[in-house]
Amino acid sequence: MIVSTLDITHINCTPFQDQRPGTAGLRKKVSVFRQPHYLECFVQAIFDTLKLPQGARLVIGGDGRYHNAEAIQTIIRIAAANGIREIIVGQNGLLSTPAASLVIRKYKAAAGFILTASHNPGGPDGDFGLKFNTPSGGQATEQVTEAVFRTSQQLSGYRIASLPPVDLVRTGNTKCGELDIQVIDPVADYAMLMQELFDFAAIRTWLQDGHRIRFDAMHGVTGPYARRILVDLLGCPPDSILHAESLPDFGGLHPDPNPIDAAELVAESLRPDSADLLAASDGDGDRNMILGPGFFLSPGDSVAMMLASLQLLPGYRNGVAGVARSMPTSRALDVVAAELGIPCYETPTGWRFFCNLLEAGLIGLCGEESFGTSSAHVREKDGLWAVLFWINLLAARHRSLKQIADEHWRHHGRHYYQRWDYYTADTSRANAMLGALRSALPGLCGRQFGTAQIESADDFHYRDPVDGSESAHQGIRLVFSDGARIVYRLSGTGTAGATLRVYLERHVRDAAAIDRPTSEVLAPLGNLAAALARIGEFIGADAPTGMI
Ligand code: VG1
Ligand code: CO
Repeated sequence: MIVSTLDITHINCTPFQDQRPGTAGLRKKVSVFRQPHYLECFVQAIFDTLKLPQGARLVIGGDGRYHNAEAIQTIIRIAAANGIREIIVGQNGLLSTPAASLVIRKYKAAAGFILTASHNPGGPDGDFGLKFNTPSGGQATEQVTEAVFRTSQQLSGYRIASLPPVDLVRTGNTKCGELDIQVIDPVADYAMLMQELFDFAAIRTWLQDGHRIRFDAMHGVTGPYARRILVDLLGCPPDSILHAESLPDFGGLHPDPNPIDAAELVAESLRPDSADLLAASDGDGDRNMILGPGFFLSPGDSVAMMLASLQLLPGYRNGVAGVARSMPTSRALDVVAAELGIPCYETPTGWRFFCNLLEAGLIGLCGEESFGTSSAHVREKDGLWAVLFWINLLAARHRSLKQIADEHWRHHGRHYYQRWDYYTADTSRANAMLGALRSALPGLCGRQFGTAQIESADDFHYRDPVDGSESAHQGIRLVFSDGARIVYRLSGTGTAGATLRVYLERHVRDAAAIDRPTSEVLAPLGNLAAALARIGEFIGADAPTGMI
């Protein structure tokens, strides 16, 4: 038994009933997280569930959003009171999500806390979030997050140590009684790993040859990472980085790297003097958007093209045993995997479902349609990694992004892809709509629409091939005989109301038809999707709230 010299108090309080984590951690409005005892109770529920060994090591860091610094101090106090004796925290409280995953793995921590609501807006009226990762560096599984939720509902209070605020500004070690706190440079380990995976010398030469890149950090956490790697190590001019400063409210931006929220970058890509590669990442640095001059690379295409050229890059010379994509993600990856003769796994939405496959060595590359891609180098998706991957690929192949895409499509056909989102303030209507659609599935199978027939209509049920765990109701999918597919599911990252996501895809093999505008190709399928699910009737929306 360890006798603690820390001053620990037990605070009694009534449990909160709304602490069920979603697709990636617990996300709530800042005002919800700032309620007295709210964060404390959730963190206590995590410790009660994980039952970490006494003296364990913990990693903490966040995307720098509003409330990040205060929340870190609270988590340190709860952690200390629950037997943690070593804490590694990013300087100024910063760690991008992929860097946190790396630090947890590299320093063999027992767990990690990542403070982020990812691409959701920040600031006092914005969102805050917390996710916790396991020693593998991956997010806790659905089974564990459900167990934490159950614990949170029965909690009678929490344990907290009285500690002076920890100085997060200076790197180095501090001792608080038997608690050891190490403030680390959040970029160093990550920058080192990137140099092992990619050919920095080839990229430097490519840049010296006059090629240019533009990276939009969207005032999220990647600013300091991009500065160190792109500017200091690769020699890009400092003005290659837009919105480079990490700000608590993301400068009022919506830090979501998609063509709508990163419109400024898209506008740059359309100018005659566009950079050769333009990219953006989100608030916590795990998403990526890739653009070329006048060209948008769809995330599902990106991961498929990465697989097709994987062995050109130093860290991936030996290829991969398999790949995976989330179910709604385009099946472009499957086509490349089939040609290479490797398996392509289909998982539910959310990065945590890839982690078992990565850990077991079954896959070495994976992606989601929501601008997320990564490999086995960490257990989270990784925005800057994807950007470096593409820069390295352009340097290695001496082709433009559009040329690489065209060649790929001519060979494999093109998977036109779009997501239509419908927001409703009334969650029960969205649930009723999905319920009705689920009941209609048996009757939909075999039905003819124009020249195509619905070949299968089901509610995606996942069985994890590694641990056999089951996840039901992961999205409704309609697969058509002509290469089209519609998927419906509800978002699990919002903090108010419900967002219905409708994913549209059409595989076109005819080389003469690979250069059409995506919206034109997919509009009829989107309208059919809305009619089949009676979206207007249930949600009262004539048109999607957003199309990405
Ligand atoms: C969304 C995306 C999903 C992604 C998740 C977390 O979830 O669709 O693919 O894994 O966000 O990404 P949902 O449940 O809202 O569809 V991040 O960058 O917020 O950590
Ligand atoms: Co994110």
